[in-house]
Amino acid sequence: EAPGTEQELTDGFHLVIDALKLNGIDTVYGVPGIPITDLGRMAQAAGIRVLSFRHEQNAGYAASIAGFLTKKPGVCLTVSAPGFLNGLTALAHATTNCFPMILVSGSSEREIVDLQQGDYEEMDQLAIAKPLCKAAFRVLHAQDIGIGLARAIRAAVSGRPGGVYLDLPAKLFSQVMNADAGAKSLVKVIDAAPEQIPSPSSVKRALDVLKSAKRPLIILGKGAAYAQADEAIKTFVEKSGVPFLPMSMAKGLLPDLHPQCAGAARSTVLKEADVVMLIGARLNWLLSHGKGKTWGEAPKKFIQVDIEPKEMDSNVEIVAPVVGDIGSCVSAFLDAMGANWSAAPSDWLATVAKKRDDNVAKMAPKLMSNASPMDYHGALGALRTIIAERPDTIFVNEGANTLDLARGVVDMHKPRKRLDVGTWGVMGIGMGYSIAAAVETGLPVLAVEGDSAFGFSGMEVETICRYKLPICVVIFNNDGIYRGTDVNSAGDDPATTVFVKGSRYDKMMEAFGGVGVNATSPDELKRAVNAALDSGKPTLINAVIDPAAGSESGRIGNLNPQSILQKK
Ligand code: OXT
Ligand code: ADP
Ligand code: MG
Repeated sequence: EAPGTEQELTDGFHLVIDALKLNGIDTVYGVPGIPITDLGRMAQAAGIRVLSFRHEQNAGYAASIAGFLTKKPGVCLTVSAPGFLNGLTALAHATTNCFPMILVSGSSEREIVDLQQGDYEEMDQLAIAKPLCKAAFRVLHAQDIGIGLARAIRAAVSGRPGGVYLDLPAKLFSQVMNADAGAKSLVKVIDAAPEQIPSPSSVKRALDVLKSAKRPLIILGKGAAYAQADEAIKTFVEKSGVPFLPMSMAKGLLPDLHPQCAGAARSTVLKEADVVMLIGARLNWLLSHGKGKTWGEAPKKFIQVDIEPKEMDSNVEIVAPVVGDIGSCVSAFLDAMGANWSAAPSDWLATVAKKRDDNVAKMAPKLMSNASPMDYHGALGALRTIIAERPDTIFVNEGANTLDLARGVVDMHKPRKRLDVGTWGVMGIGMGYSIAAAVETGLPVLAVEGDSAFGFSGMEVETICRYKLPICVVIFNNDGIYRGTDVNSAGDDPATTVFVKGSRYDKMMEAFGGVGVNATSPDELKRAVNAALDSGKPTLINAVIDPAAGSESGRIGNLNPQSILQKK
């Protein structure tokens, strides 16, 4: 071929696609439009799975949880300004939750944007993304695409994982360059998240503190689930003999029914422990910042295992910080414990077990209720049995009562099977998480959603039907946010927390060819979920819940500010 003929040229579109493929990124979540429509088409033609959503926020949440499940950055692709902003919530969410994700967004012409001359979808996206992510990059020249993507991947997965923004202006895609030079400009990222070995002295210090404890506790967070060091963590916990408390998304890392699990004795272990080892969990609001009433009177010593050194002492003093990746840290603990490690004191274990068994026994009769309309416990009792029988099912969960009660009732049996609202308690993750969970793992998904929670991403049921994903959505329909019983005494408008009474969300699913079921009793619910999981057909079950059954804000009502002027 003569130099300069078409065969020897490549362009920005192809370089982006080749760079993704070279780095093993085989799935992209997004919404098409100017300037990235053709990028999506070409990526699909090149064998990348491109999942097209109805709203970028849901595509972004999908990418974020893909990152959590795979330890590879989940990629979300959006158009400029409004599409970018829709995706940005998810990028910030990924950063907050320590999930690796890359938001790739097309953007408008730099020259026009910077002079604020009113371009199509004009916005200085790079500047806006920066404070909400770990790193933000823009690529202006086709020959820099390889480096740009390599930097984005490294930033997303190394150290504490998080969200990265990659800005690709429209003009970049049509830039051409020599194909050989283009291929050479691509970078295959080697060892994107290198092992981070803890210092031997930090390991020894931590074990010395743990050994000195009379009432030790291990708290496992979603960082421990992310690390995929499941066997090492299990061996360490069992060898230590220490009771463990899983944070919400760490449930199942060791089974909830494990004899050392203190999930059902939460208050007791937080109050009474004298040494607490945090593994991939932060002392943020979900752990009452490590102080105050929740943690009781007795003095406590904290050991913290985390990849992020700046996390140490964020809320209280950490007497034994261990900085490294969790796999390496836990292996180092196991090596240093040797053969003669004596397990935690048995009287403490017995105290924890007693409290746990009491709480489990107290809850048991509530789970048997077959009342109609259902209350939360009756409905969840049915779902708990299903998950016990099908432990590989991925359980997605959002809402207030629907979230808090499901967390306690539905035992998890395997790692990374529970996905929920995370650090922000955000509503809207439901359908995006479900789609990515099904796509990335090939496993069936059961999404248990408050009726309000579902509304934030409900249009994606069309996406679920379009891609024929094995997702069963159960909506706990109590006619509103927290409860469906509020009234507005001041006028004709409905109260701010209630929805149309008796809504039939199952009809939405039927509109797109999925299976819709209206379930009014736990028995009906159980039958419908089992049928959905057996068939793998997209299914939506409208589970009718007593509108009076819930409580304000679920388990976190105490966080609502109180007016001293208004009587409740
Ligand atoms: O030890 P004690 O005795 O204390 O007992 C504990 C355990 O030991 C015990 N337990 C058990 N007992 C028996 N058996 C078993 N197996 C067992 N397991 C545990 O049970 C108790 C409780 O245990 P738990 O849950 O572990 O402990 P606790 O004390 O609750 O833990 C504290 C927390 C803080 C760690 C925990 O509560 C937690 O993780 N909470 C997360 C809460 C959260 O994130 N909530 C979501 C946000 S709420 C609100 O913001 C909502 N909004 C506003 C909004 C949001 N969020 N986002 C956006 C984008 N816009 C707006 C909205 C709109 S929620 C919401 C919608 C709500 O309406 P829906 O219709 O969707 O939902 P419904 O409420 O159902 O109507
Ligand atoms: P949870 O909400 O479950 O308590 P958090 O999101 O608060 O969990 O905490 C997760 C922690 O795990 C973060 O501080 C993060 O730096 C850390 N982390 C994430 N991945 C790893 C890893 N591979 N090794 C060590 N720490 C990690
Ligand atoms: Mg509700």
